[in-house]
Amino acid sequence: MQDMLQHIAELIKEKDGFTVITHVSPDGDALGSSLALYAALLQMGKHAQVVCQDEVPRAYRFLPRAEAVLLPENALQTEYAISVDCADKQRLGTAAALFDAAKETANIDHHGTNIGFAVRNAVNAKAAAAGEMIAVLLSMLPVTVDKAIATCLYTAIMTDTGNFAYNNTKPETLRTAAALLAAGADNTDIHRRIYATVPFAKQKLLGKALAAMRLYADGKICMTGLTLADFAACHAEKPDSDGIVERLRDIEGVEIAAFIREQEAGVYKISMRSKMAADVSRVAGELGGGGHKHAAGGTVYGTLAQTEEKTLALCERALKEVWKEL
Ligand SMILES: [Mn+2]
Repeated sequence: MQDMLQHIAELIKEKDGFTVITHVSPDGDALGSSLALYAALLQMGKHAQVVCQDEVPRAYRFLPRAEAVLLPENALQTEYAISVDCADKQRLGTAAALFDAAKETANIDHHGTNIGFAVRNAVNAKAAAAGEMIAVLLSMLPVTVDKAIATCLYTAIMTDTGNFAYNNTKPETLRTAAALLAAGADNTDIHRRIYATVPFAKQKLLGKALAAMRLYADGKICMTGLTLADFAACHAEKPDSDGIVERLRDIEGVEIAAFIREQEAGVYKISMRSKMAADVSRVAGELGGGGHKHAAGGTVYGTLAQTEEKTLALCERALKEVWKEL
């Protein structure tokens, strides 16, 4: 991995005119990593720009130079393009055209499924975040990690490790985070902005979902649902329901959590989580969807009551399959 990053460091040192591209629906790692790389390029006196198909979500607009992130239609074609945190070319969205038309390309990513779609590829599935890789790359360049860069990289690593809680958090991850704190990242401020700043509508929607939740199967299944009318009553939108299903899963004794959301009249999206042994991806498969053992989703056409009934029956079956292990 060091060699691959070195190869990209050489490109940056020798050339000029870079487009840093990150993925559609950008998260903290996508924006933190690409803005840190952008700041480093500017510090080296390079011509550079950051491009993303989608606008920077409100929660990440505090990142230094977030306002500089360009939509593809406002960007210039440059000779060199570097993708950050993108597992494949599709993740570049409409910014892929800028990538394809570049003279030379690089790809810096931490997804194990990345097959290396650029000329120079640095892919490290052991890195907790693309931000961890950017930190190594910057150490190979004549760049000082200032407060702005430290803020971006700390945010990248913090968000992709779930505030340093997921099992991708390694000793090296914390050593990097420690160096970023020393370089001026304000961990308390970043944490407050990311984890402790919730829109009123989102909190109100959560309240509605929690008030309607029910336990089944001796307390091992927890389910709730929200209709379009519930969203309207809270002045909430679809992204405001993110995180609800995890709150159900976190309840003591619950093994399977199911959150049902009316997407449009008569169409219900089901998000499921399992805690230990149950495989919700198989339930999702029966609901025309898919996912992983512990996180999956599907769709039901009908009424909310029918959706609940169908989902509950499938979840009960998934629970019976692993009953002895619980
Ligand atoms: Mn990432």
